[in-house]
Amino acid sequence: MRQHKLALCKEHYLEWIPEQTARFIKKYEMFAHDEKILVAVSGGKDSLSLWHILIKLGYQADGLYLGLGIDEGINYSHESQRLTEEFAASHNLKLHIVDIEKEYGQPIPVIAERSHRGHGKPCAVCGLAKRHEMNRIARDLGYDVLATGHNLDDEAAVLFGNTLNWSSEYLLRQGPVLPGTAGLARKVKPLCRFYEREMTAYAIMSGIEYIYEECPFADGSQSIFYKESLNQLETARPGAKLIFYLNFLEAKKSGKLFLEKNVELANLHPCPRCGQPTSTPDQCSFCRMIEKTQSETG
Ligand code: Q46
Ligand code: ZN
Repeated sequence: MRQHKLALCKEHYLEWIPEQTARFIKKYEMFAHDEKILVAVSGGKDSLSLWHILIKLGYQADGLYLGLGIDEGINYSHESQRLTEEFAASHNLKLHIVDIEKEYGQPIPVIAERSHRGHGKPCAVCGLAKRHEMNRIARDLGYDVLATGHNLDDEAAVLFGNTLNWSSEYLLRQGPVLPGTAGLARKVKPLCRFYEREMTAYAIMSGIEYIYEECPFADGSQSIFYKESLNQLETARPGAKLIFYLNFLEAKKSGKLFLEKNVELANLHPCPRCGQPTSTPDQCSFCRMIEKTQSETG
């Protein structure tokens, strides 16, 4: 690990990752041992490793798998669900499975097509649906916190995109912890300081079976382009990605980066259909989208 000027053997690496995770959980005040955690698991290396680490650290963590119905080509949803179920069963863990098609009558690619959002790619609709469903399940089942497996490469790519566009509202909300509000669980990213290759190494050394393929729609996405650009920078300057992200968090914390405080939260009201807080007039964006696609079919 050139960025840390550190080299570890397998045995010590498998201790180092959970120790560091515990340190980040404490540093960013993510959650306590008596809180109930819901881990969003996709069958990929990051989310399964996160679940593995939290259990190792003695936290009460259950899993949530969202069936998106993306089965073009490589049977992505089917395969990732199978691997997630196998992981849960072999570690004796509780897993909630929510299938979008069963809940809303149509899988993600169909909702995307019918709602005419996202210029032919389902990712915008998929992201909206994932956020909505994760929030809904966490609230309905009484979890205190929702944990996702975003790693440093994910976070740096998002930060890079938000910085290129100077998207101040997104920058204000980005960080390892998004505090909860009435009706919304706190969101945390305990792996946000680990490089993607560190998580791959952890998953492989721990013998976790995960889905290697990316979702077929990830191909050619902007976030992959940003990741590749940052990787070039990282090759030339080891540690650049970590410094980019950590210095952003520092600047944000010191209050030097943004003078305006976020006033958006004050305008939230519960969506009349699902009850989740929203800032859009009347129903939240997800419920509006579902209503529109359902009325088109009927
Ligand atoms: S799952 Fe969904 Fe991603 Fe697939 S459709 Fe796009 S957003 S790429 S992380
Ligand atoms: Zn709603």
